[in-house]
Amino acid sequence: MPGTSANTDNAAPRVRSLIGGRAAEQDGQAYLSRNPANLEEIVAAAELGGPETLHEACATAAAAKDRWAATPGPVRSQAIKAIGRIVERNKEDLARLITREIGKPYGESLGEVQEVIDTCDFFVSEGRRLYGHTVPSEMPDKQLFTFRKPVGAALIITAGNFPVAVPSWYLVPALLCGNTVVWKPAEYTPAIADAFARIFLHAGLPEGVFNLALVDGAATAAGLEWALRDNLVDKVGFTGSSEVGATIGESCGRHLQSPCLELGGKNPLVVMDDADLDLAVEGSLFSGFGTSGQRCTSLGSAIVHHAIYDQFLERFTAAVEGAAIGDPTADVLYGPMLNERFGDAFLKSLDLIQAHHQVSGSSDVGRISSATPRRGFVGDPDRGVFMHPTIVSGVRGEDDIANRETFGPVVCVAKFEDFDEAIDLANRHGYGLSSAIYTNNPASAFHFRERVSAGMVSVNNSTSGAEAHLPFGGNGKSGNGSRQSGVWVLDQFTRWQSLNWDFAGHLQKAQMDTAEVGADTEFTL
Ligand code: UN1
Repeated sequence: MPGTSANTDNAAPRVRSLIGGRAAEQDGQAYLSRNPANLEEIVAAAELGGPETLHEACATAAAAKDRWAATPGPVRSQAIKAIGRIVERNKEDLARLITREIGKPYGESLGEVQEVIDTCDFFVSEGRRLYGHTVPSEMPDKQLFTFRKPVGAALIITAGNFPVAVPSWYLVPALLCGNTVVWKPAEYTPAIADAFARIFLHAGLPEGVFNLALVDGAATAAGLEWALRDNLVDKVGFTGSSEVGATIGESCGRHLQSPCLELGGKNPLVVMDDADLDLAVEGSLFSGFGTSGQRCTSLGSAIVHHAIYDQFLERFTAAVEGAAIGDPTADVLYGPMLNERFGDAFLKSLDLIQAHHQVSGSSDVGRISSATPRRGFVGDPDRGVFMHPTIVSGVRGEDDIANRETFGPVVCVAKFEDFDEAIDLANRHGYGLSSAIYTNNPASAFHFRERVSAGMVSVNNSTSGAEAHLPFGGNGKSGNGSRQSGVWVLDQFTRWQSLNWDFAGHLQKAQMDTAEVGADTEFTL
């Protein structure tokens, strides 16, 4: 098993980048990954490399790309099938590791691993399709065709909130389409990354086709520039913040590349006056507070019709007050923040709460501790990075908190008078990832779908809940229009090539030698 020394009773596993199937040689910067529900527990000791580590990984992927591209699609599928089966066999262990390293409640961790299996299942058969077209020519004795060609070496940079599902959305189709990959996971999930990478390395991929680069953000930025300059990267996939996405887009753009960017969101959930309120409350609770509000599809603002606003707020507050929060190995709505750095950023975002807002949802705002306790907390809050759930009501469209991603357990609630105002509140922040509407009126659902800027719309369901075969992606500040999952992601990891084949035996010139039908277009009735 490359990459990991034995995990003895007291020693956390030591993990390193895996390049060409071997642990990287260079000494790096030590990083201790801690369980965010119990900061004393060290999950892994990682050696984070510098820009040269990323560059070397990209050079290795680039050197392996011709051979992998020449491997037939159905043969590449066998490796994807193996990844799915190995993940399935290790489902509980992987889910337990996710819960330990980022504090995701175990039930959700199992769901996340299942998403990887679903993604593999979908793409296994795609290796036998990767269909092109046969297209009629303007001329006789000539046939046109289209083919999908792999792009080359892909660098996949992912966040830690979905540490295996979201990476699989890129890695699996990229490999299936015949690209080689370098995966740069979030540096605060090295144990999960090491485990997931070792699964790929046992799936029968030739050497150099899959590489893991454990490096931080600064080394990634420098290493990416360097690798692009040396023509070692043909495609970048990135899931993370809109700010970092913009800098990656800038670097790629200078090298005439269009990356796949999946960025932040301020996802709206509109509640119409004809909605089933209990359903809307249940959906808001899971959308807003699942994964501690740290999904890119988390609910930003509930936008509620004035006639039911007070009733909704009262029921939503009661639901949040009654929710179980704490130990992620127990049955809780949410556990800790992913990592201390997310706790710090979230606390800063609470400064956006203004004097005209009302705050409810918990006995306190900010960190949960023995000094600022939460009734019914599951476990010992002082051991980890736990935050109170917060509902901020009385939010207006112009408020900063209505327009910035907060990435934590806080939900804004705003009131609307008419549908136009609801749409304005849903779109004005400029993000456009996911959205939801609760209504029993089909006309409202369809009008919302037409007018909301989001790439994803739910009717009577949560703002989150992607499925492996439906396009995932956003507009505006949420991305650059790329889509993941299903057949749509194939356009990220392949390029269309057209072929025209003339068997007339003499040169036929398009447009010039094309026959005409001789219509009489002067004809009138
Ligand atoms: C993300 O937060 O980057 O549907 C992706 C969902 C999740 C994926 C979120 N399965 O919200």
